Amino acid sequence: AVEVVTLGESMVTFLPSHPGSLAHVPSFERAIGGAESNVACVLAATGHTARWVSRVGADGFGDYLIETIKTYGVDTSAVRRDPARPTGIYFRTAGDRSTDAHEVAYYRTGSAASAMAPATVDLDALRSARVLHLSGITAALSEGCLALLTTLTAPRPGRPLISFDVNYREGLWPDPTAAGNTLLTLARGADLVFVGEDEAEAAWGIMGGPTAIRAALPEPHVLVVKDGSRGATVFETAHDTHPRTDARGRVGGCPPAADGASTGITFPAPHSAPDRGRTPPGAHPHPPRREGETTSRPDATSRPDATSRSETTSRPETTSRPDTTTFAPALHVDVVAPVGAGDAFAAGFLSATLRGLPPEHRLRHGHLMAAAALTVPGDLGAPPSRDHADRLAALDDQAWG
Ligand code: KDG
Repeated sequence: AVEVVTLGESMVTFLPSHPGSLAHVPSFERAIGGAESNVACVLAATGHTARWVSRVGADGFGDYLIETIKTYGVDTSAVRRDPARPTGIYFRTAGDRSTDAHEVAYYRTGSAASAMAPATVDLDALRSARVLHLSGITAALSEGCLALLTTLTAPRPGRPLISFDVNYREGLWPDPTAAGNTLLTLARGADLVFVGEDEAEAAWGIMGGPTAIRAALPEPHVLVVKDGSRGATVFETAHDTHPRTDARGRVGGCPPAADGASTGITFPAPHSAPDRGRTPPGAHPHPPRREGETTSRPDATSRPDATSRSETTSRPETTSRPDTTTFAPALHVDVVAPVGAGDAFAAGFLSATLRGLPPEHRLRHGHLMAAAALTVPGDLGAPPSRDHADRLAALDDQAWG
């Protein structure tokens, strides 16, 4: 089994040669796009085993996507070709120096990937992983795609850990209310959720920042709330909870990390409040942690500006267990194009999660990968190697200030 499987539509992306509107850009350069394959590419490039599952047309653009995604080291063996439907494409424009306004023009209605459904993808390839990463984009593509996400997020013995990036794309949803409800339902069925504050406001009308978002979304064991260039906050339920293990004590239905290291992903089954506090014998790779104990530096909360901190807070709903709450500031970089940064962030966070790193380091790995994506025109920068990222993540608070 691979460490991470991602599912989603990838498209050939056309990047503009010059700033300006779609009506005026003279030429475009071909690149790859697709939130979920981006996550797989960054994970594979940083030494993880990653598989991307999708459908593409039996056309040259489909060949190009598969070949390019493979060059990152991603397993594409479960990608199906559809002779009857084309590979999706999209065009982007860029603002000039005075404005970052940009347009996105999708040509993906009726694409091969929009025909994904429980019967048209390899469900075993999706389920044989420690982590299955999904996103809200897929929910908007078709009824079949939504049914697929519903199937995959349903509680099930041995289900991989479900990571869900809300990825609200306004242009894909004709009805914003339906979008909000669908995305909330899917997020509630996941174990680890990524959402931007701007998305939470647009999709759910929540304006009260990370705490208000957590109050509306108490179910996922881990909730990461991103605040653009400022930083990100991770809420995590206390670890003395029921880990998602099968009868043989395996996490996510898969064996633990080969080196015997902590998997870092002993998340509870969703909606398992009655189980909280019980740990099956031999199933928990973490030492028991006292309620309210945090994983970050004990001095972190004493920083006067609290730019990097870890604290415990009571969750307002559904559980008496407190959250560990950790904030880590983002890196300040000269942004070339923001597209793909959220995917890179998710990949960095997942990588550090798989390696059992503490919350602050998971966030830092997310920020590092996002910085690599922010500083290139396409979706994917050249991510730092794992060793390099570890060294950068270990820099002191001043460097991360
Ligand atoms: O996150 C980057 C993606 O938005 C981009 O590659 C295109 O997947 C895409 C989408 O559906 O918007």
